[in-house]
Amino acid sequence: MADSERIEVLTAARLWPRMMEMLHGAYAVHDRTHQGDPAAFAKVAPRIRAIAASGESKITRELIAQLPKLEIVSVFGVGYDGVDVAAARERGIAVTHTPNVLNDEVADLALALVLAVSRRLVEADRHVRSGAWAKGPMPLARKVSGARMGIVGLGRIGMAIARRAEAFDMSIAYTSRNPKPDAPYPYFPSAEALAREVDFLVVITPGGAATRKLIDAKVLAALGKKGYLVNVARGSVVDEQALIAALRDGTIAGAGLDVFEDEPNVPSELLAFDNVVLTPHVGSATWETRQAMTDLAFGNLEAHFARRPLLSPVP
Ligand code: 8YV
Repeated sequence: MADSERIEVLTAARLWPRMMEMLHGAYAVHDRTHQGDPAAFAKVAPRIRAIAASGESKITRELIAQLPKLEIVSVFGVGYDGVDVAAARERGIAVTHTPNVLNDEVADLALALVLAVSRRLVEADRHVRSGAWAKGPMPLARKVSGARMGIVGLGRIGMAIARRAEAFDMSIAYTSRNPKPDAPYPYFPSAEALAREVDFLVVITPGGAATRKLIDAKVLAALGKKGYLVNVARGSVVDEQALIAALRDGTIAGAGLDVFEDEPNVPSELLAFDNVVLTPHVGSATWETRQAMTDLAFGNLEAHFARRPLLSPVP
């Protein structure tokens, strides 16, 4: 098919290469044109019918307003806090995401960060590589099995984290906007109340205005000097400056962080702490899961343009 006859799609993030390949195979793709080339964007904007976004993309009311023919925003990710869903709904624009297919992956990473930060895995690796081992042992670590885990946000991924923690004989408690009637774990009405009762506070709640800086100085103080924070949700959920202060002052024991307030920029203070393990937003980043996300995100576009029911619209 000639490019001029193809449906025109704007990508709003650097998407996984396989996803780009699939898009290029089926559509006329304008790769982040709105960010880099205003003149070219002005020309194509009237023809754009779909946006392919990532979990981190900002799809604002202003961007939507510039696209009169927009019909669908397909997010490659479960979180869609960057999409102005209200603005899309006003225009009847569909918004889809990729739930469920990444539950295991993000839960695996949460446990990996719990283990990495408490068992000092990154420090241990450095201890061997640097030759320090010959000069003496490294400081002792902290036991994970049997410890108390608090989960902030007991959705699908939160439940997958809880199941894994159970295999480590951890006791589990949670907080979320409302108690979950089916959850077999004790509910706490606030992150602060939960933090007071646990050794590991694992954050996996949606981002957006409702959870902005939910983990603040008070919550960190409640977690206490033997407590660890793990964040696999969104950087916006944690007050990063309060976290830096808490780590500097020994208010908490350490942190495992996959997400940050201003990705890919990580505050230099965080880089300096030995008791912090940092990963570059890789919760869903395996071949298997990125393929499953591609199938779903691409499948939603295909379903929409074939007038079939969407596979996974946002709730
Ligand atoms: C990203 C995510 O979408 O699912 C989410 O909400 O944050 C991730 O899976 C992914 O990194 C693609 O950018």
